[in-house]
Amino acid sequence: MYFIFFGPPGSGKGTQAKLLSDKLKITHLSTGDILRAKIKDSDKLSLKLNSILSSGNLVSDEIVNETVSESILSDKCKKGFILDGYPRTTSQSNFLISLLKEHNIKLNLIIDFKLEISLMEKRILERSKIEKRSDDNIEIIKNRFKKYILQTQPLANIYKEKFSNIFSELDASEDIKNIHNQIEKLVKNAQI
Ligand code: B4P
Repeated sequence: MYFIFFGPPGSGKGTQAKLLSDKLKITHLSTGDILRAKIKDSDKLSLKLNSILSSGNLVSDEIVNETVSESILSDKCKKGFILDGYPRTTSQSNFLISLLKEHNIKLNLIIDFKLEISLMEKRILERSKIEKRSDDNIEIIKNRFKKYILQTQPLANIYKEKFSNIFSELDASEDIKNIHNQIEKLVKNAQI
């Protein structure tokens, strides 16, 4: 079972990927989580990553591609994965498509979470009260959203054409349970 979740920051793709990965016992690969975990290493790379994430900019394709390919090819992804927050750029997408081809991995389902900016800001500001992430403040949220519109949304549109038979869009403004139910239906109908 190989899934990709696209969506702007705060659209809930991480929340849903976690719920689904627990249910299906497949790996939830969130590049955001992986990069935040790397920051805790307190080495040279972690300082660099910290400053990029705190500004809402994207980490270099080279670092992200290497991290993701390591995970995809590891034992933990043998049963499948949900890619959450990857690919985010054309270069990441090209890298991923050739990696999957090389290892004969066939995607089963791609979901694009749709959410307007006002709801996205509201959710992230709520989260900031609990998680205290350095990128969860209003100025940085606007930058993250801009990056998404410029770099990632066009990519999702390409996937929509290229993988039209396995691509679905979701209204991410619904509540968590409702969205989870919709995703379960999509998984049931996917050719796995
Ligand atoms: P991410 O970690 O991917 O961004 P996110 O804000 O966590 O988005 P997500 O959509 O997962 O939101 P969540 O479910 O938590 O990226 C962070 C940074 O990492 C990027 O800015 C970048 O610097 C770097 N990065 C990551 N991937 C990269 C890549 N491939 N290349 C380069 N750089 C990369 O939901 C948000 C909140 O809403 C939560 O509090 C949740 O409880 C709530 N919520 C969720 N669903 C809800 C619902 N239906 N109703 C109400 N609330 C809901």
